[in-house]
Amino acid sequence: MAGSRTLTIIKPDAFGAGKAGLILALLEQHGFTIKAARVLHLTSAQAGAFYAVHKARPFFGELVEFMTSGPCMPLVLERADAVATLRTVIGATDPAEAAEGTVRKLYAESKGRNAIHASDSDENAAVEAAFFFPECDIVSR
Ligand code: FUP
Repeated sequence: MAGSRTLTIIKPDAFGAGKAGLILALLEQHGFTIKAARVLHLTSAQAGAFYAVHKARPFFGELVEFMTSGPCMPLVLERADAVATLRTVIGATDPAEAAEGTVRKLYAESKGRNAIHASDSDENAAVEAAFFFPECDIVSR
């Protein structure tokens, strides 16, 4: 059994600081395999659509501004129990509350500029993977 999939994004702060390789190495050490990857500079429309669930929140404008501040790196990852495992590996939303050794503890500056995104459910993982990748661009064998 190959496992399940999740969607992650190395955000513009971490990507711009040259931490993509270190973060990918950490994710691979935790047993994730990379099934799809790209680098892109999101438009405001794309960032707003990706985070549409947060549209009414006070931080939405800053979130879109941050996510469009430079290139980011979306990836589809696979391993057993991918969604829950990746949430543990990235750590709490606020790096001040993130556990030692997590991506956000290691590489995030603040709750707003927090280095990495990870899907929070299998359902959202499928929707978010489809946001960035056509199914034919996700390795399946
Ligand atoms: P997470 O699932 O850990 O990425 O966190 P959320 O889905 O709650 O939030 C999505 C993004 O909104 C966070 F990554 C950063 C931003 N955010 C803020 O800037 N301030 C907040 O108080 C909460 C979230």
